[in-house]
Amino acid sequence: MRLTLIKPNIGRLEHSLYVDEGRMQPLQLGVLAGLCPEDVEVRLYDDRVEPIPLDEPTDLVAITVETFTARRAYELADDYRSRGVKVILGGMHPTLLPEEAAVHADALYLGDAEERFHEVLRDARKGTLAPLYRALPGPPQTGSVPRRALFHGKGYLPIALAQFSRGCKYTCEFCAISTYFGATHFRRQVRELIAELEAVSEKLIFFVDDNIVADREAAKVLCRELKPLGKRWVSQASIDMTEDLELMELMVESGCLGHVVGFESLEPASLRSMRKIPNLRQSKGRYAEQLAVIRSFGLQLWAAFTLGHDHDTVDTVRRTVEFAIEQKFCFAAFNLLVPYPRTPLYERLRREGRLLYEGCWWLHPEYRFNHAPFRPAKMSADELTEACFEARKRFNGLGSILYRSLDPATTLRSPYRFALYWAYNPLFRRETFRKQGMRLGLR
Ligand code: B12
Ligand code: SF4
Repeated sequence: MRLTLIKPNIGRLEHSLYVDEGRMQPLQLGVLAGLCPEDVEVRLYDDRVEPIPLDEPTDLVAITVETFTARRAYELADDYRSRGVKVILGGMHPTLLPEEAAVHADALYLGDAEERFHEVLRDARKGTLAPLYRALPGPPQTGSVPRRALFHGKGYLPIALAQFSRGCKYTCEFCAISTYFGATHFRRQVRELIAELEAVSEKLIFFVDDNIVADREAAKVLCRELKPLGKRWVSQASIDMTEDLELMELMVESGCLGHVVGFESLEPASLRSMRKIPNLRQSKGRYAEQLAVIRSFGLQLWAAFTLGHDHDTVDTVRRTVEFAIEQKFCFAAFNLLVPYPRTPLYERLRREGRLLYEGCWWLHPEYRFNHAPFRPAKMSADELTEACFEARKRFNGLGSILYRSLDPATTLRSPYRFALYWAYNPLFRRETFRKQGMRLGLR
């Protein structure tokens, strides 16, 4: 049997697909391939970098879909189906909006692949694909290893993606994770993960866990087991990790360089209304205590902000970027608050009549990447879009990059960290400008 796995692009610049120079390995496709028996001939195509050979013979096409890639994923699915090829769609977006995705697929897979993907393969072989496979989220990759050989030659960043856990115990209003995982944090067998990493050639690992410190004791066990591998690693973590100094120490000893940390907002009122529990203990919106702890351990941060909450103004956005520069964050994402389907935020904005693009921005032909898809409370949608773009420009300006690099506590701590900073800051700067305002899909 021949299986074709596809990672769709987000959209286009002028008339051709955007080529993401900072692309990372599509771990979910590696996991799907790892679940296939040896006699399944698997091919992987990444729409972010190569043309999809629609006429290549195949028995089943499996496409992973996120909300931002839905429009392009449906185009590809329609193209294949018009040639008589069977298509199955899975991933975050079809799981949240199956009724929409079903129009473009022969079969839908809702939830994690680990539980029932073998049934899909069995049915596809027999020609009896069911219209719907519904699986529950659970611990990742029990007994299976991603097929990383499929990633070779596609120009991915030299960082291996891996996962220890999935989901998060918190329920922030805007986050699709709690909708998908039901506020549960699922962990993998540490021994299996370590065995997988021993076979990985990359020195730097990105654990794509939604919140690797959601269970601090489990994170400590992981750190102890990671230490002998001598790898360097980064992940995503909530800022309340700073309450546990033993955990901080173990992370650093095991090779952790830093984390993506969701600061979201400097406005305490916004943090309360979005239910960002791990951030609520900080006072006056300055995160001073937590940042002092992080700096004392020398961790480099990728600070993530969501802008456009009901208490935010244009001035909030300006203060946020000043704060990010002042703190010399290694990287920062000034994300617009985006109402992803089925999140509490989406439902609230819908009830309040504040969604733009007929409530379906991800398929709307006029919607553009990084534009506000809703009416903020204290500014216009255009003002929010503009303020976020200004923030990105300011943070990624050459003066800011140079200023932020001169930080003895973090970036100047070792030549490796300094090199990493200078390898990725110019790249992210270029991508920030290129992506702004791109249209979704190709057609
Ligand atoms: C790593 C990551 C990134 C990396 C990119 C990784 C890459 N390979 O390119 C970076 C940091 C660059 C990134 C960027 C962005 N990301 Co991101 N990212 C993630 C993260 C944390 C992990 C994804 C992952 O690899 N998981 C591990 C794999 C194994 O699991 P999985 O993808 O869930 O797949 C499993 C199941 O869903 C299912 N499955 C998936 N696809 C399919 C297909 C079939 C056919 C089947 C049968 C099953 C199946 O089986 C898999 C195994 O169980 C997720 C959070 C999450 N938990 O999903 C967010 C997430 C996917 N990202 C998100 C967003 C919004 C973005 C950005 C748009 C942010 C921005 N504003 O720029 C960008 C652009 C994304 C893009 N498409 O290019 C959102 C998407 C929300 C949504 N409703 O779609 C998520 C869910 C985060 C969140 N908190 O909401 N991201
Ligand atoms: S802490 Fe992070 S991953 Fe957890 S629900 Fe909030 S935003 Fe999502």
